[in-house]
Amino acid sequence: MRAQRVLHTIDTHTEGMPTRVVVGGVGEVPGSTMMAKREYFVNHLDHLRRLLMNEPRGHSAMSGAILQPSTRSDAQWGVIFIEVSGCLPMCGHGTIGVATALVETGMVDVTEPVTVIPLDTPAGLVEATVEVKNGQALSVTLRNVASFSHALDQQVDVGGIGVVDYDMAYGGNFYAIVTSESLGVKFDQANAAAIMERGLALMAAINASTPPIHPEQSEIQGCHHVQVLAPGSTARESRHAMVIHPGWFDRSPCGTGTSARMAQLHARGELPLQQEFRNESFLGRAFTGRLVDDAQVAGIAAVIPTITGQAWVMGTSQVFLASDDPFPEGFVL
Ligand code: PYC
Repeated sequence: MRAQRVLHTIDTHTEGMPTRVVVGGVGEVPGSTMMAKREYFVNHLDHLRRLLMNEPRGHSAMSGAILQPSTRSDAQWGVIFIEVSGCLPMCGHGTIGVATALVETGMVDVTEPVTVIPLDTPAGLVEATVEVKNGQALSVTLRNVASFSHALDQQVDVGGIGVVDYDMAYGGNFYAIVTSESLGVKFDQANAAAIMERGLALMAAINASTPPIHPEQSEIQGCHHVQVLAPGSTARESRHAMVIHPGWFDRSPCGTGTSARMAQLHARGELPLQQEFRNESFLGRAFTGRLVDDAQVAGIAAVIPTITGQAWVMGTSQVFLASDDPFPEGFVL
């Protein structure tokens, strides 16, 4: 076997959700900002994402992060987030996975009990504060980009369901936030197929009628995530199933989704700054969130969220691509 490409990865999971952290083999992606690098990657290097995310090397809910030199003086590392459906502007569980991999393999200077890692992401600068004991990352608190409520009390006609009420909020990605009652489905893992089908139908209806656009970064647009709330969810404790384009559930409690949910609750006057918020995934694992500051995005009231969670390093791998491999970009079945 002669490899035409070898990619070096550190494989982590954040509360059940994989982040394949690519630490070598891609090279430096051109671009003067991390958003420009993401754009270049999408246009010229997307075959590497497909190779790493699709079967047989990945799976239908695979996710990863490609480390890059930072484009800013206030961060050492930059990140391009990759997943089965494309390249996200920001990813919370991915950031927690990256910070854990950087600490546990010594790719940053590690200090105990706390190591602070600023990271350059396409959506902006974020900061990971890692609690470290005997070299192990025990938890990561992510200070996320400014998050905001984009539109409250929206309605859209969804074919096969009827009129659905939802809110739209931003936390690094746009999230439609909807109750399971409004979607007309019972919130239950046994009902995952119906939740998925209806979540995707809502997503399509929103994108066909009123797709959201970030007021300062027009590259960030469209709704690719639907947060389906379980009955009994409150501004202190919330449970959800996160439906993601083109048809998979986040296994983690979703860092950018938790940020969007807190921004929505804040805009509704239900979640003040500094109040702890617990957000539970479809798998039953949780992130703890907190709004720590007010902010503004293009004159819109926004908030700065923090998200705390944990990731585990599962192993390292060298991903090979042989020159006669019949699936050089993997496949989706
Ligand atoms: O944790 O932000 C997140 C995320 C986005 C998509 C999957 N996880």
